[in-house]
Amino acid sequence: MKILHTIPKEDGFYMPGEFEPHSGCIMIWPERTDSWQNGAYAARRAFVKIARVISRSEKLTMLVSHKQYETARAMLPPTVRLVECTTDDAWARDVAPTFVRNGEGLVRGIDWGFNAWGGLHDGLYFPWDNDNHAARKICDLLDTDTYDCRDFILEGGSIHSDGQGTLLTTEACLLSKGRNPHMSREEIGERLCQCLGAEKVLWLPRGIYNDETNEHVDNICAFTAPGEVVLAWTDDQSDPQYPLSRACLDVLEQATDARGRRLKVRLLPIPQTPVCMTQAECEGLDLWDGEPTRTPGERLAASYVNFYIANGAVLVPQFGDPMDETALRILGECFPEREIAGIPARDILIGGGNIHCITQQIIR
Ligand code: KQY
Repeated sequence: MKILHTIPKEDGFYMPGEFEPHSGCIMIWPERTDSWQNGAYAARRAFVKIARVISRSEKLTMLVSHKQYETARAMLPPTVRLVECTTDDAWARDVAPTFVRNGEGLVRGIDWGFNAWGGLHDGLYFPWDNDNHAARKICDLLDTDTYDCRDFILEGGSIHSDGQGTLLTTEACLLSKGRNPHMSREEIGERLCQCLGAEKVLWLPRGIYNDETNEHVDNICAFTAPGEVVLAWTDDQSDPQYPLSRACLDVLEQATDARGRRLKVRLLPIPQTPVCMTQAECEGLDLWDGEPTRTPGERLAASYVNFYIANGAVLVPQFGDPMDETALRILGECFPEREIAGIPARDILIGGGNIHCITQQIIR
């Protein structure tokens, strides 16, 4: 594996859309007890369900600590490749490499800087050095040459690509003080285009209410095809999500993509009833630095947009809400060729993210 110091775009590399063919997927086995309630047992069962569905249509590699290897091996199907790797938590989207490819189908990884969603400014845990080293180790495992972009703080959940020159991100996250405060919006946009082989960044102002990642784009908006997106939405103007989604819709309705197309925007409802932490769930989480990581009644950043597009299926979070069915139906219209698999996701959401946040596609 070579570490590269050149610029992906200049080398002819770009980030494909997630809906394009994958050669595999990376996940990380959940373990830390301040993220995952009750010793992470329920989260592990949810991760296993996801791994089973994904591994039906793409090779799944699960990273796991030495302590959890035997448990994970016993719980996961034999088709899942299990690899011991030290990480700080289980957010593969954010700590694994972003894979880019060139016109000849050569694939390389990008190793971004990772500081746990904001470092000492407003990051979510400390230390994060094991997570920061994960991308390079994964590239080594896959024998994939790696671009060294560690000077730029970025998580995979904060970007989407349509594979045709257009990127999506949020201002709330990428312009946050805990990431690259020395860079302007223009400089950040240019760096994204240089690294991801793109021409244009669509900057959405906000993400999902109370999203502790500073509002990652992968929870509010996603490409379902070039020129087509889904946006998390509520019609309830008294809901704190309304002005955030409205501001994003205003941008999307005015936007053209890198190819000059107007976007087709489908609205994906958020759950009808806000998903909030219970007392019992809070008591199931270990304290962090002597402080609770969650409080009873806290609204979690529940969104159906946090789905994962596998080769043969789209895995969609489910919250036991009347809108679960609506989300499955709308996504079924977006992906008529794929199985639409609803996955009960509350136990993942308690950790602070959802199905997209715990998966990272390896592109073909
Ligand atoms: O990408 C994500 N949504 C990860 C959130 C991390 C939360 C840590 N508790």
